[in-house]
This record gives sequence, structure tokens and C-alpha cells, in this order.
Amino acid sequence: MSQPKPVQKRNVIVIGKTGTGKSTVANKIAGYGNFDVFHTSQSGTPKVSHCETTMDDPETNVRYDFKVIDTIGLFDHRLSLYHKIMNKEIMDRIKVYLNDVIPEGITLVMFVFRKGRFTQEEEDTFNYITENFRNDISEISTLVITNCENDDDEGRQDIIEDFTKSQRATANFMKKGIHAVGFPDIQKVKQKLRAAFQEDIEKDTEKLRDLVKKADEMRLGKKLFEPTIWEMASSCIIL
Ligand SMILES: Nc1nc2c(ncn2[C@@H]2O[C@H](COP(=O)(O)OP(=O)(O)O)[C@@H](O)[C@H]2O)c(=O)[nH]1
Ligand SMILES: [Mg+2]
Repeated sequence: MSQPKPVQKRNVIVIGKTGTGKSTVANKIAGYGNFDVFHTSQSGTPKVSHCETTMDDPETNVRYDFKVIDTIGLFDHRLSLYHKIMNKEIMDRIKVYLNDVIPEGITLVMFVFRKGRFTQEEEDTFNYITENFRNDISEISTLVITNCENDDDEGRQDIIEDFTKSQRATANFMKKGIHAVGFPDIQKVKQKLRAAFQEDIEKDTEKLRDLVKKADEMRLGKKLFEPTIWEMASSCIIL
């Protein structure tokens, strides 16, 4: 009789600004083939949700239990006119969701950015997220830059280097590295280019899944969201 496979748990949360490709990235990692578990921008009400998936690694004979958590984009104009109030509301929803549904914690925080200029809004979003999470998520954080399907390996390396030079603090924060990927909607790609793009999409998908598999340090959900010094200070002022 064959031995049961050892099981490793991996919980990844995908966060970032609206429209950067969070749901797309979450769908790729979840690996339900052509079926999208998470709605991309065009459809569905934005919400925090997760899916579970099991993956066997034939090389190591390890079974991975993935939980992939997709979140609402911060600065999502569809929810409210007032970004600050809304960001707080979204962050609270994420905290409540993690505490209630994923109390065992998170092994990887995946920040998603779209290739291009790192705008002030982007910087504010990032600062907002890091201020609201405990600083030690830095150890389990990674940055994924999407929309790089037309850049070859060298081009992607340049994009990562440029980002690292211009956004030192953010780049330093990402202890699990910065990765460039491309996940174009295959239905929108010209027929004759589809096979080539499909192959690249699969490679990038594998790259992200490897990242999830390698991140093995579980951080407690509740601990992750203990109030920051700023939150404690501001509640003292209110009192
Ligand atoms: N070309 C290209 N389009 C992408 C990429 N990632 C996401 N998209 C598209 O960008 C739009 C927004 O993606 P979505 O995953 O909904 O972003 P979210 O709002 O952050 O969840 C969708 O139309 C996706 O098909 C990418 O790497 N390349
Ligand atoms: Mg989304």
C-alpha cells in the first residue's frame, strides 16, 4: 500500500489597487483551468472571497492545500466617493474576513501592480496597506507586476530593476521578491498568437505557484491585524 502524501498548507492573499489584475492572478494560482473562480473587473460585485484547491507535486510527492484569497481593490471608485472612508471600510472587511474565515493565518501576501508608472495613488495605496498590516508581513510579501506579456526575460529584468531603483522602500519591503508576469485575456489575443501567449501564461502561472509553494511560514491572522501604533494613538485621541 502506498504511503499517504504529506500535506502542506499554503494560504495566499492577493491585494492591490483596482484593475491591476488581482482576480486574474488569483484565478491562475487557483488553477481551475478556464473556469474563473474570481470575477475579473467586467462582472460581479466586488467582494473578499477565497477558494480552496489541492495540488500534488510529483517531484517531491507533496500534496499542497492552497487557499487563495481575492480582495476588493483599494481605491475602488465603484464603492464610494470618499477614498479614505472607503479604504478603511475595505481594510476592515479584509480583516474581518481573515479573522472569521482564515483564522489559521497567511503564508504569502501578494501585492499586485500593473506595469507602468508608480503613481502617487499607487504609493498611497501601498502605504495605506503597510500601515494597516503589521510590519512583519514584509517577510512574507511579494510584488507581482502584471501586463508584462510583451516583455522578454531581459525586458522584465529591466522593469524589476527600474522599480527597485525608483521605489526602494517598497522593493525592500518585498522579502519574497518582485516578479514580472503577463496574463492577457486569451480571447482578446489574435488567433495566430494564442498558442505562444498560452505557453507564456502557463510558465508565469507555474512561477507564481512555485512562489506560493515555497512560502511556508504561517503568520497568524489575528496577530497580523493587531492594531498598529497609529491606530492605538488615534483611538486614544478620540477617547
Ligand atoms: N494584457 C493583460 N491584461 C491583464 C493582465 N492581468 C489582468 N488583465 C486584465 O485587466 C483587467 C482587470 O483585471 P482584474 O483581474 O479584474 O483586476 P482586479 O480589479 O485587480 O481584480 C481584466 O480585463 C484582465 O483581463 C495582464 O497581465 N495582461
Ligand atoms: Mg478583482
